[in-house]
Parts: sequence; structure tokens; C-alpha cells
Amino acid sequence: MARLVVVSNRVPIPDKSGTAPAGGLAVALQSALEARGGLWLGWSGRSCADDAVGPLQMQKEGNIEYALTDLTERDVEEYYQGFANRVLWPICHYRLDLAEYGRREMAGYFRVNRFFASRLLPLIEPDDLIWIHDYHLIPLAAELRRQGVTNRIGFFLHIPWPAPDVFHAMPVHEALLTSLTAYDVLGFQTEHDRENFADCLSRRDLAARLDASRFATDGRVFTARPYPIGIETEEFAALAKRAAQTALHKRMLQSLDGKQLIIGVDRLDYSKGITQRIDAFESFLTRHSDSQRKVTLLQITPKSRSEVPEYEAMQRAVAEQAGRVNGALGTVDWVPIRYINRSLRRPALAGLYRMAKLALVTPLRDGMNLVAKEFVAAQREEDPGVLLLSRFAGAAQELKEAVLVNPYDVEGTGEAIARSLAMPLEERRERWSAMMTTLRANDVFTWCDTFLKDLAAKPVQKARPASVSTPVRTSEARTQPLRKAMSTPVARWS
Ligand code: ADQ
Repeated sequence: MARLVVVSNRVPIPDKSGTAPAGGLAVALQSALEARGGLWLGWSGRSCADDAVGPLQMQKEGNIEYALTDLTERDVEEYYQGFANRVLWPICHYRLDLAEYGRREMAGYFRVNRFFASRLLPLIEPDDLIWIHDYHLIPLAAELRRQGVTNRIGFFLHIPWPAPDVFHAMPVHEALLTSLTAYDVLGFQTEHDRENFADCLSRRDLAARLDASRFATDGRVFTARPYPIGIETEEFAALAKRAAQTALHKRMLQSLDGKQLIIGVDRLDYSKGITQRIDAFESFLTRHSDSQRKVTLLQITPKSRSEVPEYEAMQRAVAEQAGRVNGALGTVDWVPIRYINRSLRRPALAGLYRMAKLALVTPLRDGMNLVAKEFVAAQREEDPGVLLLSRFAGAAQELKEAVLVNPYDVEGTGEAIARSLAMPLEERRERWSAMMTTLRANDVFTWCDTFLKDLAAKPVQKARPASVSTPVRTSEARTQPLRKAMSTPVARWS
């Protein structure tokens, strides 16, 4: 079996204390790396002055070598906070209105990708399979090809791929699309995302479609397919079962005092539809006043990306909104919404999912949404809770037996909450068991194996640089090889 090299923006270094079990994705990738032997490279999360980036920090755990690099403050500002989180993230989540294009940030994004390529280059062995993850690193394969790498390289996009009219609004869209054609296998969360990507390619005439999954460009063929990501289904179910015995679980049950628990779990992000969800919950309580004092919504929302102004503003908006609903509808002994801004450990989360009668998973747009899958896996077979799921989450393509809603339709979602809470046991069991069958058939280990099998089946590329043009504007000494590309005219940006 070929060695596996994984590259992602952040790297989940194992927690030696064992107190914070990693999420499903990290577990699956680590087990693939452990089996094949491998390397995982990414950003250390630290930033430093321009001339202070040191050597890679290497750490070996069993069969896996972790390689971490620092970035400069400018890198973090331009590549991570700038282009990745203020252009690509909003664009891929259909928020053209929030995208802030800046040439400096766009150039920084390509420059840091080139830097990652230069860090990875000396570590690559001839037969390695290279698997690159997510929107931070789209041009990485093109940079590696430019530096002579002929290995098989795959890419998986964890977030949605938008329709061409949205993607093409981004000034640098053509360079990004072209750089994706340097991969051997491109993985998307859903068929819909893959089709959007295929439409983008065809509108720009960048590749010829050979069949559903294969595309030809520049004398080579690459694959683009949906690989819906799963969770560690059986392990998560067992975790939830064990969590029900803990003291925390008992305290929580006590504090509910017989009220039904409705749960929402999301990173604080505008794509997650949290404000629309609270509006829907308020609408439900107002139109079904007999339910007041009988339910509690627990919204667990750790802050993320607080350095981006929209996130800071959203944090205030959600807190105010929850406070307003609690003020308007709450009583001395009943708080309708418990709003918590912290991350919970996985066992605690699993136990809360299991206790809940209903989960509100209502993103306005989401690549997959693993919370939906975790909630289902955590349920009790004999008396499962109901999953209320946005049609705009990738998970809705698989979990068709959830109660599917349009999160923009606040009153409709409010009515769906009422229907879900009243759903008879038999219907809940039927829906749950169908969803559980899906989750068992496609868990995160199957997802990982399927992708790697497809990648391993690809032929090794011929030794020649890919004709990928990447707009660049940099004078970084550590990115020497791209002098030529640096002369790319500014017109490419717009
Ligand atoms: P995220 O946007 O982070 O991921 P999601 O898939 O819902 O979204 O969650 C990822 C993980 O974070 C889950 O395992 C969940 O349990 C955990 N998590 C969320 N809130 C938490 C909390 N309060 N405390 C502890 N853990 C919490 C991106 C894409 C998604 C895609 C995933 C995986 O945006 O669409 O599903 O990658 O590909």
C-alpha cells in the first residue's frame, strides 16, 4: 500500500491526555495514515514576524509523522482571515454580499499555497498518495505540479460548491478552476456540488466532460465525484449510550425538570442559520402557546473566527435575540432558550443529543453537516428523537427521512417544530431506522477508503509541469520558483 500524505490548513495533533477525543474526520484520516504509514502537514496555528518562520516542527505518533509550519502575520491576515474566510467561505455559501475581494488577500492566498508546496516538496516520496483538504488549499496541487511533483494528488472540498453565477462573480475564479484541474481526483460532498463544479468548467471551456465523473483537459483525465462524508457511526452511538450514565447527564435531566429538550449545535457562523432558527422557535412558541413552559431550546454555539467583523457582529446579534425571546416569553421559572458559547467535549455532546427530543439543524447552506448525523447516531432505538433538517445541508441528500425544512421560511419551520414534537413513536422509529441504515452503510471510514481507492487507481502523471496559470504578486524570498507567474497581468484579477 502506498504511503499517505494528508495536507490540511489545521492538523489535529492527538491529545496525549486522552481527554478530548478527536472528531470523526480526524479519527478516520488518522486510522488511514496509521494503516499505510503517513505524513500530515499543515499550519501550526502560530504566526510570527516576516523573517522568523523557522523549520517545520515534526512530531511522530506511531506510524504517523505530523509536520507543522508557522506562517507570518501577513500570511495569516491575507491567506486565512482574508481570502479563505472572507472570500471563499462566503462565496461557497452563496453570500456574495459578504465577500470582500482584495488583490493583496488574493495574492497572499496563492503565495501561501506556494509556500505550503515548498514545505511539502522535500518530504514527498515517489509513490506517496497525496490528499489535500478544503478550500484553503485549492491551488496546492498546481503548485506541486509546477515544482515537478508527479504523484497522484486528490482534493476533498468540505464546503458547498456554488452555482456558476455565484462562483464566477469572484474575480479570480478562472485561476482557481484551472488549478483544480491539476488534481487526479476531486471529491465533493454531494452530486449537486459536483454538477455546479462541472457547470463552472463547461461555461469557461476548461475541460471536456467524458462521462458522469471523468473530465479531460490538457491531455490528461481527472475524476470529479461526490463522496458524502460520514461519521464514526457505531463508535458515536456507543459514546452516547455511555454518556447517559454520567453525572453531567443526570444533572442536565434534573435541570430540565420534565421539559422536553430541543437542541441546536453549531459553530457560530452565518451559514448555520441560527438567527432564523431562533425566529422559528419563537414563532412555534407564539402559535402553539400550550407548548410554552414545556420545552427548552439548548443552543450550543462556540465562537469561531472572531477576528472577522461579521462573526463578532453575529455573536452580539444572536445573544441579543435569545435575550429578547427569553425576556418576552420566559417566566420566573422557565427560560425558553439556553444559549451557550462554548465547545463541549464529544461525550457530553453525545449525551445531550441522546437526551433531546428534537434537533434543529437548519443551516442556510452547509457542505454536509455532521451534527445532523451525530444526532441520529446518538438516539435510543426504542424511543428516538426527531431530526429537523434544512434542505440546504448536504446531509439532506442522504437523510431523506428527516423532517426537511426551508430555513428561510420561518413560520413553516415553526410549524415543522410543532409537528416533530407531536410525531408518534412508530413514525419516529421508522424514520430513525432508515437514517441509521444510511449512516451505517456510509460511515467516515468507508468515505475515506472509497476516496483513497479511487485515488490509488489513477495512473501516476507524466513528468511535466501542469499548464496551470496562477496569478501571483509577491516578493517573498521563500517563494522563489514563481518569478514567471509573478508577471501575470493584473487584468487576470478582474
Ligand atoms: P463545520 O462547518 O465545522 O464543518 P459540522 O459538520 O456541522 O460543521 O461540524 C463539524 C464537527 O464540529 C462535528 O463533529 C460537531 O460535533 C462539532 N461541533 C460543532 N459544534 C460543537 C460544539 N459546540 N462543541 C463541540 N463540538 C462541536 C465543515 C463543513 C461541513 C462539513 C464538515 C465535514 O462546513 O458542512 O460537514 O466540514 O466535512
